Amino acid sequence: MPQELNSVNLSLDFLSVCEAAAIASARTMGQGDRKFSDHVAVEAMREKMDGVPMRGRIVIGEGERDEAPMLFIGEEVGEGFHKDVDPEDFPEVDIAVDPLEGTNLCALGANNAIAVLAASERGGLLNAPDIYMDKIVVGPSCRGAIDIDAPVRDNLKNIARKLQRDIEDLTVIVLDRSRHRKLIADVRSAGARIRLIGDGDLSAGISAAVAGTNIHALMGIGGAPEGVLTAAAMKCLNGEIQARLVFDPERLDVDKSKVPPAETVLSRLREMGINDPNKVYDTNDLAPGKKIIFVASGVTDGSLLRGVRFFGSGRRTHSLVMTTESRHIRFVDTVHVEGGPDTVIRF
Ligand code: VTB
Repeated sequence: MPQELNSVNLSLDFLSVCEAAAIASARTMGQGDRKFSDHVAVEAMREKMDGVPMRGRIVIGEGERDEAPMLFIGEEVGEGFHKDVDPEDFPEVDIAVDPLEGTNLCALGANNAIAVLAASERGGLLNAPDIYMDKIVVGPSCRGAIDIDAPVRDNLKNIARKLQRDIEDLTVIVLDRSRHRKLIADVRSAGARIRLIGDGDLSAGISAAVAGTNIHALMGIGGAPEGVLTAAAMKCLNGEIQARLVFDPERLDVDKSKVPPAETVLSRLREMGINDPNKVYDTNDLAPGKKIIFVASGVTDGSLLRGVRFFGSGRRTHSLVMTTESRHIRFVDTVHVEGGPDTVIRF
């Protein structure tokens, strides 16, 4: 019998994995080289991942095997794949990673870059294609009050009612892209406030589910892999995501010559078993797992997490660690002591 997944224990191993990626990329903050920042985060994450006591399989990662040397989709990671061990001693785990969510944010030293991963028992995270996804994300009080097909104004009215305030008192986060011109106009005309962000709709979605961040919803089109990671976080935070894949380049503001035409994407989706490309996905469709682990470490300062701080003899990281099993939401402030016995640890 294979070992059962103990998500609470494993979450602490995954914490070290995210911390390592955050530290490595934070070192490159502001260097203006997003690819390099991403590269060091991937390397650090990959290295640490191998020490985790599991038989892990990457389901959302850096891309297909031929284009990603590390953390590619389908890659097997963890101690359970080492030589001379009995694989049955290690639980099977599916893993979704985003070693540096917000590569540009890190390269610019802007807020809200994070290192992230989610894990679950086998099959617990949707193997989403790396295409775009339309999303709406809200926190626990607004569960059941949103409908991705409803007019923006109706959704905002319902969110405001659930939060016992006026629409004017809501802040909605939207990625600052021309594809969102109509969405932005609709939010404005409904009267809500908007925070336009350059990148990072995953950390924005998490913030929307945590009271006190002054962010009440995330709306608009970002990446589908980030959507699955958001759903994993929502399962732990009792929030809600509704989403739909976007395969029509006409709805996007990307260089049309660089993205495949809709028919090509649709046939790839069919190959992946997605026969209804217009399906509305809810939190459970995206992250059906019973034992979900979600970890995020701040790279740069953000609404929810502080960025990595470096000091002479150590580093300090700030992370969010959650599992659906334990119902603990842990904010973990770690001092990584690098110096000798005289190192001073501050509160
Ligand atoms: C999205 C969003 C991410 O990059 O993938 C975005 O989900 C890319 O959108 O959070 P564009 O192609 O329009 O730039 C992020 O913002 C950061 O990785």
